[in-house]
Amino acid sequence: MGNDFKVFLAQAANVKPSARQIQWFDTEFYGFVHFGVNQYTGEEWGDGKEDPAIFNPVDLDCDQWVAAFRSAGARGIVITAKHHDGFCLWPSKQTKHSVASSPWRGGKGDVVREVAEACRRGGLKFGFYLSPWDQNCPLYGTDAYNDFYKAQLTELLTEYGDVFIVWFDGACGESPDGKKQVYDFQGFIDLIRKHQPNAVIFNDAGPDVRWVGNESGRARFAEWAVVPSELTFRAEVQTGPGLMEGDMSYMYNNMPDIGMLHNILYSKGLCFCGAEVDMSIREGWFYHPEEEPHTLERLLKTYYTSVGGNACLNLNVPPMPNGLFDQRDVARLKEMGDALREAFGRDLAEGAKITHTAGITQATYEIELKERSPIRFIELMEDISQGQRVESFVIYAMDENGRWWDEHENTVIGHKRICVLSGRRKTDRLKILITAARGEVHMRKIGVY
Ligand code: FUL
Repeated sequence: MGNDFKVFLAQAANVKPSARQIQWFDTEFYGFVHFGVNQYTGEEWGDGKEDPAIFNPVDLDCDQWVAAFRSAGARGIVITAKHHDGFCLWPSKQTKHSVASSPWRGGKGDVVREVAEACRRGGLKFGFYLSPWDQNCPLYGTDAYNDFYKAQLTELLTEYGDVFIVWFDGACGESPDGKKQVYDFQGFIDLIRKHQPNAVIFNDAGPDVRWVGNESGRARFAEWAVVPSELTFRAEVQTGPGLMEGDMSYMYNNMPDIGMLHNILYSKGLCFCGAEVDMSIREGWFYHPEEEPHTLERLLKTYYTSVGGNACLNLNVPPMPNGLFDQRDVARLKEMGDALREAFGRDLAEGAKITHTAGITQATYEIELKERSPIRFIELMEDISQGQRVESFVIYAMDENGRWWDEHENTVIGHKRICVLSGRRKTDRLKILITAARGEVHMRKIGVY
């Protein structure tokens, strides 16, 4: 098994992201907007019987959404073009169940267009969620529904400019007469590739981006982007089976870690598929006036364990019935952005001397800072375009007596790892020791704050 293992490890080290996945990882943090009929009914899931006449966001101003997300440091917006109730935020030619049947802007409005244009003005990327589950469409539960869905998808993919992410979940209900819809996911994927080749596709099982498995804002303690194909069966398989090829019979949502050696050895092949952490700023995805936004502390922690845990963060903010974000959320987003700018505003490693000792799997990086400072964060990034490789690392800091103390231990780095330190002790010398890696490590960035 010795030599086979070497070959397998080299294969795992060389599973590469696509160009669109690299762009997505660099987006890091974007905003979700759940908007539709539910903010008028108080529901989280509508039933498709809502009267479009209830939709009337009289003060809608998507520039306000963009400004609020920008203030938090987000770089894109994903709008729920259609949620499970089937109501369309754009005047789809496939159904009357849309903004066109509402009193808003005299039935001439188009929320999707207003978001896309506001994003462009404000320098944010634009993406959309088109729920496959549709409780309004009479075709649901038949093959013809897939054509209906594809026609809607085509409208969104071709009439609103560049799209950075297309988001769909696997939620699947029954038609009123008890028929279960079989989605033509491959057909949906082909359409997206054809019209928006740079867009990543989010779905539970990939192809480009997978669900992290919870809605509470946390990546796993080891959240690899190189994962077994059984868990991401819509992604491109890039290697042969693992040495102990078996069948991952457990659901990945419940896996405490993903992509570690003890998973991939049993895999049928490996794919590159990073995780998205989706979470709402409030308890619900849609607006309910009685809910409060999460605390600043909770949002910052979420940021460190998502963006800082080799995942991207998709943070939902639900507009009120009048179409505006609640001032409580606007204020919290700004606080979040201020705190992040304060924390990561000045990189002490800039201009510092960094000595790199190469080792195939056990490299070290020694950083001599210009002055002794308390350190709160160390930010590490691998150049994942060459493959994700670091399994684990330790960070040492030198005390005033020249002794190294063990400051932090962690698992994967991947796109980005934010190490949260106590910030209590001062140091002017740090040493990062890669304790295990699958191959030569290519560090893209070492930041010290
Ligand atoms: C889930 C949906 O069922 C929820 O309503 C929400 O949209 C969440 C982001 O995705 O699949």
